[in-house]
Amino acid sequence: MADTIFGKIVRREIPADIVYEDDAVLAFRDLNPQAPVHVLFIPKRPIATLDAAGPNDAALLGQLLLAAAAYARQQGFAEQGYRCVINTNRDSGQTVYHLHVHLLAGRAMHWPPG
Ligand code: D5M
Repeated sequence: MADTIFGKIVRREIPADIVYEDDAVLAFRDLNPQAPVHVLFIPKRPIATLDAAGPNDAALLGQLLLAAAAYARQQGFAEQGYRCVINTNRDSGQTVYHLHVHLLAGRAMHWPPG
């Protein structure tokens, strides 16, 4: 897949406000936050979209979601609640084609999302 700005963040070629890292996952604050807490969880090994993921990515996707959940719990957002979003392809509004989980917290969310 094509390199993206998130690949540059993984390789530390551009700065980011990194809040969590493990062997396979990196998490950093969104530049354009949509909630008081807005963190992006990305796999270090790039996958362009959720649609492009396959069976070989199952463990990585699980690790990604569990990392977001653990961060939310550890930061104290879990009881109040939070939202995880994976925008996928054009109509969802996906702009960066390196799969990422948006973790949004710190305010009441609306449903349905816009
Ligand atoms: O979300 C892509 C998100 O990525 C969007 O909320 C802005 C954010 N973004 C873009 N560039 C950066 C950098 N350099 N640091 C932090 N956050 C960034 P999507 O689901 O693709 O619309």
